[in-house]
Amino acid sequence: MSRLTILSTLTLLLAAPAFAAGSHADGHADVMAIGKPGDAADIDRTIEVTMSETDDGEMLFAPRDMTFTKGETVKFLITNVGEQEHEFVLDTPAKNEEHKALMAKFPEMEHADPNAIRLAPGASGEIIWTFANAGEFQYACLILGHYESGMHGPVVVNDGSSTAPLVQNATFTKGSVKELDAAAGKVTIIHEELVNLDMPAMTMVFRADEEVMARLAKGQNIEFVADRVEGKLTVVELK
Ligand SMILES: [Cu+2]
Repeated sequence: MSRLTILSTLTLLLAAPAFAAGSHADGHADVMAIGKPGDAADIDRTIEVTMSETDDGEMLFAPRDMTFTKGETVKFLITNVGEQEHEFVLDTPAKNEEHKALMAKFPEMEHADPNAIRLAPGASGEIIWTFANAGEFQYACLILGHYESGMHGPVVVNDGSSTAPLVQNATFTKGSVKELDAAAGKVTIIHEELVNLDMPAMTMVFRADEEVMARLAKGQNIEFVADRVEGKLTVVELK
């Protein structure tokens, strides 16, 4: 290793913890490239994120692609449905790479920054985040080996001036609400074909969280997005 390489490696290792310590000290991180902690009063939408492992050793986040609009405040409801500890870290790919190198050196390190959460198996938590800048960012789990096993993916923040829909990867499907069971968090929907799930038009029971449930009424015509959340078909978006 050349002297220059050693020096720049040292600089990297010294700079990163100083940055982390700064945001721990006062509890208010400066605005990062990806944005800043959001206010619960400003939440524009809620995204349910799950972390899991597959039998063949892959580690996954769902949904895989996340697309937001500059200025949007998002509540991430994150659940670890796996059997190992995982993290959800929002940052630039470069910052995640830096943190990953640090975690390889200090495996016991836990992130306590507002853009990250670490969850034990079965645990859930949330991050409320305001995306302050347009750009291509990343979510990742930086626990040793997890990133390489598949635990990272794109977070695209669109400039609000474009006319692109909020959810680029989701297709809204028409349906009507046949039954509601708010207490059980279940809604029966007579729906058209769900292209993303490869499911034909039919009448089916979906899960829905409280926020979605509160916006539904029996007999209502809706446009919605359904996806698998913790193995249950769930209404994840409602127009
Ligand atoms: Cu992980």
